[in-house]
Amino acid sequence: MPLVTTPLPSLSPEGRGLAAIRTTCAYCGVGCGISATVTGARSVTIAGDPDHPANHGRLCSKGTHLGETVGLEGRLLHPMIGNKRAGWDKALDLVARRFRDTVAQHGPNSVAFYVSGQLLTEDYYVANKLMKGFIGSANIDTNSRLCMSSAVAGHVRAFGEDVVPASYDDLDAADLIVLVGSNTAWCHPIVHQRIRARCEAGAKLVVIDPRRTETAAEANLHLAIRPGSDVALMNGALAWCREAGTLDERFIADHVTAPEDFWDTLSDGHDLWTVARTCDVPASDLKRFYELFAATPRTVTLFSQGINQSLAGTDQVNAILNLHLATGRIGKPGAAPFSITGQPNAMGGREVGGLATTLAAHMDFAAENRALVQRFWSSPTIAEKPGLKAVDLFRAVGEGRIKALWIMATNPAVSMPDAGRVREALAACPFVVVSDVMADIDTGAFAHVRLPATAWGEKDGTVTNSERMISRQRALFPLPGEAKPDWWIVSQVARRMGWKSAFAYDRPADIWREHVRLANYRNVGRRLFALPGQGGGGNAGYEEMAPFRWGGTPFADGRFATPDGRARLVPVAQKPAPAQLTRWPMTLNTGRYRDHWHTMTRTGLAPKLARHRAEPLVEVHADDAVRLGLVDGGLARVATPQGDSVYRVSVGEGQRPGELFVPIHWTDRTSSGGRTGLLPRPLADPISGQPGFKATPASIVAVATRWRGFALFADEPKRSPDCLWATRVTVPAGSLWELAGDADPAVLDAMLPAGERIEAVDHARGTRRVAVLAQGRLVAALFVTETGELPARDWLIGQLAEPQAAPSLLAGRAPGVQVDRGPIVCTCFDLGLRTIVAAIRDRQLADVAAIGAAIGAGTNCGSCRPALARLIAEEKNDAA
Ligand SMILES: Nc1nc2c(c(=O)[nH]1)N[C@H]1C(S)=C(S)[C@@H](COP(=O)(O)OP(=O)(O)OC[C@H]3O[C@@H](n4cnc5c(=O)[nH]c(N)nc54)[C@H](O)[C@@H]3O)O[C@H]1N2
Ligand SMILES: Nc1nc2c(c(=O)[nH]1)N[C@H]1C(S)=C(S)[C@@H](COP(=O)(O)OP(=O)(O)OC[C@H]3O[C@@H](n4cnc5c(=O)[nH]c(N)nc54)[C@H](O)[C@@H]3O)O[C@H]1N2
Ligand code: SF4
Ligand SMILES: [Mo]
Repeated sequence: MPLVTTPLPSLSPEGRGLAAIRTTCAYCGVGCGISATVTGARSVTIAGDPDHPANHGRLCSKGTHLGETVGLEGRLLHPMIGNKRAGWDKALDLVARRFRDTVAQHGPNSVAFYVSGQLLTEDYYVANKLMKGFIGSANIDTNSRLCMSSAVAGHVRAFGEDVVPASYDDLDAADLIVLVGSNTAWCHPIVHQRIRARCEAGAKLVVIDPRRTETAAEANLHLAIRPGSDVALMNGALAWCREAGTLDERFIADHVTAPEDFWDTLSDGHDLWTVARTCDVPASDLKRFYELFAATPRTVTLFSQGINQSLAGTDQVNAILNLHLATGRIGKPGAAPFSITGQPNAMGGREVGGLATTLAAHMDFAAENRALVQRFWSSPTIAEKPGLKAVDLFRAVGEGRIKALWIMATNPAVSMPDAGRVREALAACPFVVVSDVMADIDTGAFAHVRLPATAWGEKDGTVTNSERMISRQRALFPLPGEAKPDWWIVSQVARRMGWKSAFAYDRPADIWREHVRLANYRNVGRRLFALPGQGGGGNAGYEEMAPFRWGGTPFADGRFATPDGRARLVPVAQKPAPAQLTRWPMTLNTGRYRDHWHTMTRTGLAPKLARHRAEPLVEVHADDAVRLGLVDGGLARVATPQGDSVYRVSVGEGQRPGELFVPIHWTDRTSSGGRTGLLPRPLADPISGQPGFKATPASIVAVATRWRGFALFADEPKRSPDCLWATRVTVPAGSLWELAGDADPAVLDAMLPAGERIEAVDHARGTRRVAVLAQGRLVAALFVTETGELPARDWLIGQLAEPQAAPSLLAGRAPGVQVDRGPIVCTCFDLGLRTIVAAIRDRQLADVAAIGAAIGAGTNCGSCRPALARLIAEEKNDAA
């Protein structure tokens, strides 16, 4: 067995060098270029790559702090069969044998892969090839199904091919930018900075989101629409443009086809008043938007999960595409509909065909495509028809129809809708393989075999960002332990299943060249996705590959990828508002925090990222809070028919009344509550199969607790604190747990490590403080109170890192001078909300630049600039 791994030509023989290595960020689909300087065995200095066209040197808070996440703690470094360490040979043989036997006994559709937009293109290509061309099933779906499959389906319906017809340059050229269901300030911060810069030069920003996000707070106009009313809004805009005479009749006549009754269906019920009522927004605001839209040819409409993650996601996408097609705002600078992708390589997955509904290289399952791909792969078979989409796939696992499942680079026990049922399905599946970089993830608990994959910093290959730009992600470190690249692991299993020559890859460059050849194979103008001129220069050419965007300016010539070359207007109708359910009167919305990534397997390692939001909050409108007896900072149980979970309550004006917002990031590893995956319904858009994560009927009730508290540990406790609420973040030199409970808090003592205990009790307030010292050093602390105040965490967190505990701790007194900074707003300068508000007040700072000049906040990565702007606005409001 050749254990060949990627050579690292950019590293010196010792495996490191001080020359900067150009790579890409581990996180979002913006795809920022990074210049990484390796400074030690597992340490690296991160800077933005000034020459990368996606970010021109800028990085957001997550990218900036990547260096904090490259240690080996928590990594899976050896193959595991059950709970026993195994050699690669044994593990790979077992996986190959179980898949081969299952296929032999039950047919190719009895096995499945569930993969991820966090794989590199080369990994993705090999997995797709194995399943579709060799096993002969299309049961390979990806977490991108949960992410942008509605955009894919919408593009195919309108353009004939899944092509994103926009680039970041369009943002720089637009006069109006419309963000629909997109919290770019938090989720695509560097794109957001580009949008801000364009707005400072005069462009207008409109945000359409039921929530008042930091993105919305910065807009010229925010339409806080009723969830799920986007089709009405967009159809209304189309009707308005038609009335106003701003349709591009010429473009429509030459390049667009509409069903005969398309325009008739628009004449009914799309007047301003009806739409305003349907969307539940002031008609005057709606009119402002429509006027602005009609008057601005250079418009980019950027959308993401507020549009895609809906039971009507594909229709919502087409409502946006209709509007751009009918106004001719496509294929021109500054004018495009822009589906922005979430994961670093969501787009690469689309290019290789990693969805169960596509075959390969932007081809579907038409007979001629199947023949073409089979010929190209010289494969024994080829999948006949689309495979199971994620929600159906896990249902099939639960029903025993899938008997062997391989999960790579995704955590479905947390991130799938109705995750409780997904766990039951995994528990019942006869054979589950999990390839991951971390040892302890919720999904791994159900695996029969766990395979250690290489992580960011070790991986080597290509990724495609939201604007079709392909970049090299390069290795910085030698492979740790026995970790192997995903492409290698899949190829090894394929070879052991009997397909030696078809999977005889020695390095990612081999796979890249094959991918390029397939993209170009018999592709003279048939598919827009093509990579002409790529793949040359041998391995050195691959090593040196510079970022490039495929596809030029799609549709610039007005030709689309349909048989007649014309785009399609797709009639889409607004669905009626769902009936109000007495038992589930609230609408549950779910999404992301600025400084956390998904199930936190990487961002959870970075202390700097931990404290922007240290706990999973349920955000509630103030009116609902009063009505339901919820208090800010208290706990509440959010329930849906699928399950329930407890969250910390945050009361504000950000939600519409009747709506709740919760984050997706917390898992069994990090919290007893905030388990959002349990709550959404396992229902999906009928066309795309994308789950409707953004609107679940729900209820909320306050949870009373007897005491509140927190604990600090230098070393991870053996088990999680045993109480009603326990949620963990990483802090410098340890971890911090926020706690609350009903039972006697004395049970918490069991988690404290051995050492010298200093204890102080205040019976009047029901307060107890324990510090545990070992050799004079603080190794754990516990603070619990029934009616009193808890001290600020920062001072104690600092104590964990001190070689000698402070005298006040030794004397059993409360910690010294307490400055509670509040949640961290600026991660780069470590500045909390309270510190910043105090500076704004005391020094009368009038704008974001003034804050930067005074205390530095916002002057490095800039991710907190929207928050700073909001704080300034709030202070001005308070003053007025
Ligand atoms: N910090 C951070 N950044 C990330 C990620 C992360 O985990 N953390 N993940 C990445 C990934 S994979 C993805 S997919 C992207 C997601 O990026 P986004 O799509 O920007 O993020 P979300 O928070 O999921 O949802 C966006 C917004 O949709 C709104 N919304 C809900 N319902 C509706 C509706 O009916 N209509 C409209 N118009 N809006 C609605 C929500 O209120 C929310 O503010 O982020 C990527 N970037
Ligand atoms: N309620 C609700 N649920 C959602 C969403 C929502 O908005 N609301 N959003 C959905 C969306 S858009 C997405 S994209 C998903 C994300 O959900 P997931 O994909 O489940 O989330 P991650 O935490 O990113 O999981 C990635 C896993 O891969 C591992 N990993 C990282 N790099 C590699 C690698 O190179 N190789 C291997 N083998 N493993 C690796 C990580 O350790 C981690 O365990 O969540 C979806 N779920
Ligand atoms: S915007 Fe931030 S998270 Fe996204 S790629 Fe750039 S640095 Fe990474
Ligand atoms: Mo995503």
